[in-house]
Amino acid sequence: MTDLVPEQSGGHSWTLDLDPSTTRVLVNGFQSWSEAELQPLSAAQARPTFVWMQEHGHDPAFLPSGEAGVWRSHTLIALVRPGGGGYVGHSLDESRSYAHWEARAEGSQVRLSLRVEGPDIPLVFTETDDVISTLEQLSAQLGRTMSARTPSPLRVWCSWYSYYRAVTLPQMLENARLSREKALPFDVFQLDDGFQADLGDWTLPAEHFGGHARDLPAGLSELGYRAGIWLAPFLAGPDSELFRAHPDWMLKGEDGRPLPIGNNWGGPYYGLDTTHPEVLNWLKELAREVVGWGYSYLKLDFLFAGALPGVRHDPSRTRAEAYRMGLAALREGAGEETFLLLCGAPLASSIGVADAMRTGPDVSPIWDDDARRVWLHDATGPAARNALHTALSRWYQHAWYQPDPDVMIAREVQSMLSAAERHALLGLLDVIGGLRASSDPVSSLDEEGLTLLRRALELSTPDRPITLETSFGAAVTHFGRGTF
Ligand code: 9PG
Repeated sequence: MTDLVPEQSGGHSWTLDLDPSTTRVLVNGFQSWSEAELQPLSAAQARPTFVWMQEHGHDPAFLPSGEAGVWRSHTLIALVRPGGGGYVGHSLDESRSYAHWEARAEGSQVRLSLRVEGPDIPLVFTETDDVISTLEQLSAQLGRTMSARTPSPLRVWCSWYSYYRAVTLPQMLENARLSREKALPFDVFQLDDGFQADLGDWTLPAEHFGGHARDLPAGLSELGYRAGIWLAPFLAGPDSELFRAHPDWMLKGEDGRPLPIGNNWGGPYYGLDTTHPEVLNWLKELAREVVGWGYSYLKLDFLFAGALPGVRHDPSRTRAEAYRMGLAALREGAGEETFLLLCGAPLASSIGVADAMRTGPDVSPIWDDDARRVWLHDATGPAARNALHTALSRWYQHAWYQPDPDVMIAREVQSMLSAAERHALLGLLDVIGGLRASSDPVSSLDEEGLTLLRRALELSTPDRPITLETSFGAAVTHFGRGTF
């Protein structure tokens, strides 16, 4: 193995003895929703056509190239020969600097390059007969260096994939009551996006919600469930009280003005500057307040906002450091006992803070959004296929946190999944392991649906691919074991 310690902001490159026409490359995207996959090196890595798609799935400072034979990857990369040997490059610390890898087919050779964004970090680059084992060993090493948390996985009911932003307090309680009646083994009932007046105004209720989020935990606790809640703590909406009161707290552009960093919720949104001491204090107090309401499970979403390029209060901080400062403030306010599920989050730079991590894009009640995936080159959109494809390709990340492959959809109503697709979703979630979740309104499930859901709530250990000959090796093995 070659241990690498590049010079400040330095780079490395190697010409490798690999045949580009038979080599496959395993890449890892920037954050939860970005694609991770094992593909022929000669293919093209998808680069989404529209900027609004790039904004929600990729690092703007290191976008996929879109060119055939050029693959970009965050933190680690593996180049695989037929037979399973090859090369692995791996960062061993992502708390200060990001490691950006690029593999490029050049004639009959492969050129690998590494750029480190920030100060020195330990890195390894090695040739191996067994890429899977080496990748697992190095990922486990990174997990240890960054003190990965390894809590028990939880079974979660989440409001998003059925009620979306129209969720109400009575619906939450009704689902919890019905779950108890049917003896569904959930640990947590988690309220998702929709309860709040605006992005950033987390303590003000939305009118339609029919109450205040602080009133929910007591009712859930009476039914024997823990309470969970969604926050996008690094975001602010342009009409929010937060944005109006503190425009100076936002990540800024070169012109010194708050930088719009994405579009969702019917307009642009802004990101907090997590190097600003007042922001850090506000984040800490927010987490403390919400935990004080009785929530012991926080789903912290759109966290990539803390790691984007931009002008910050403390310009000496790297993106990775700024992100970690924001996370640390949230953890401090939430306390060590609170379970933190991170989502839309930079992956390796969350290790040590995250209890669980969404390791793929959203499931949705369709199998494949092929128009968006194939024609617009975006496989980060909500669809069961996209969620499974990416979460499976991150199997080794179980050494970093509990993986969250997102929800099972067992209902037949308000879903375009066929019975076969529901069963495939169930089987692949079982292979991925980690958290178990559902969003189905309990009243929408008939006996068959309830049986499927009960099976989906059985915890499992992440499977290890037996071979890299197929990227779905683990799944194929699993189907072969006769789970269905
Ligand atoms: C709430 C949801 C749910 C869901 C999260 C996240 O614009 N986008 O590209 C986009 C991507 C993902 C997304 C929402 C918007 O979903 O993953 O579970 O919590 O937010 O808004």
